[in-house]
Amino acid sequence: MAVSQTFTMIKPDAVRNGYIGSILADIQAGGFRIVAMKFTRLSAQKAGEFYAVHKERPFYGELVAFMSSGPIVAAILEKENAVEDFRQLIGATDPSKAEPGTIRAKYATSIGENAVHGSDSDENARIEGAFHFAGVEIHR
Ligand code: 3AN
Repeated sequence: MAVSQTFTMIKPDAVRNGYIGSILADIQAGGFRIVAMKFTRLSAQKAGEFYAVHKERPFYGELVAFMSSGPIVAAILEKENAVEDFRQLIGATDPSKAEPGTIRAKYATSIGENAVHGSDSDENARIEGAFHFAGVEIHR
């Protein structure tokens, strides 16, 4: 299977709760190579742009406020079958439904504050990676 990329964010809840190191360790133990990474903070405007596909959803305002409420770690990860394997590693959107041992089962508190983001397709992985990183910040 071909090597591909996915995009992730360690969200403000997990940063606040002190889980950056544990989550990065789980990501690396899962066989993902970090090819770009930054510790940053999204403005409300940037968070709104990132989640524009959810604009019509009832939780959009809450999501934008939460994602701009504190720093995040953004990263591009590389692995064979990266998008699908990463979604397995993080578990279901609702942490109460996430498989035991997954990142969301271990570190998330609620469906809104669910510790990590993972791209849902190769195309979105490319779009989301390019949203956060310039070419010179990606080290393959
Ligand atoms: P995933 O992050 O698993 O791909 P999506 O794309 O359905 O899930 O939702 C994007 C983000 O929106 C989630 N990570 C979560 O933070 C938030 N979200 C999704 N559903 C809800 C909900 N019912 N209430 C509050 N926030 C939600």
